[in-house]
Amino acid sequence: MKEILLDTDIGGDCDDAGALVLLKTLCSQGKIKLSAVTCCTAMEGAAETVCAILGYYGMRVPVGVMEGKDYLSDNVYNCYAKRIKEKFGAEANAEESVALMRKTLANASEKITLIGIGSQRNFARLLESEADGISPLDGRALVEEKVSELVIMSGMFLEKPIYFEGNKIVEEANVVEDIGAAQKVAQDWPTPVVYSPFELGYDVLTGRYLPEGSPARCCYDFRIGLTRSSWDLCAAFYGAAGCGELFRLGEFGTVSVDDKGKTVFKAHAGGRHRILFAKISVFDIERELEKLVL
Ligand SMILES: [Ca+2]
Repeated sequence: MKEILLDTDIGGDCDDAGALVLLKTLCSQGKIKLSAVTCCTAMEGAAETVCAILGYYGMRVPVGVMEGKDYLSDNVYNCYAKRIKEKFGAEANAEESVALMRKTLANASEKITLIGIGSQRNFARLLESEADGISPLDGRALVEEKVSELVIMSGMFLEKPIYFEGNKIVEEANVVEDIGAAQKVAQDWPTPVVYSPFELGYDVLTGRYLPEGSPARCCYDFRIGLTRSSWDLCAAFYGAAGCGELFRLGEFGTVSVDDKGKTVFKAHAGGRHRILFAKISVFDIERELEKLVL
């Protein structure tokens, strides 16, 4: 069974909550094992939100939190995590995220797929981590030995910008939130990496069938209303279930990230990076994803 670790900035936008429910459904169908969920922000209530969503469905997994209080933690960015924590009162017995990543990898009997749906700060820190009591391997060696693939919602690869909610999208938010980390992952991550870009999920709208009153439903309600773009759900689906009939992978090459956060892909033999594309229409992707967001 495919083993997954999810790294999320849950609490900002609400598609993270949808992606978590999607993975929960694939777990309950016996298709994957969700080994851990790590948070890549210091947002109040992030870990509790993960626990509330999974707990609603009777699931419990180890949860990681980012140390410190600063990163993406202010009230502008925290759109619903604090409110979910207060409303549902879920308790999170959380560990530090990179330590939990190291522990999950060290304990895995087979290679794991890592799915990232926030900035890449935790992945960059994992690469830089040193041998410790958890594993005699440093981060890079641990990744080489235990990670099959890294799948990240990251980047914007169209030549012309997209206009979305009145903003011109040239650089993608998960990259901009830690450009150095995105550059480190693009340059140094030793396994295959799949980039699920902004342009793939923004016009796929999901979340309409989440159970009324459930924590995940409340994440959507507090953030925006009925449905939301599916950036994180596309990445989560591919990471857990592969392309299926929904997606296709582009050719191998290399992604580079400039100092403003703009991402460029260059195809070449021997590259480790690929970009995820739609194989069917937006409406068909929407319908297929919605079957898993219940
Ligand atoms: Ca996210």
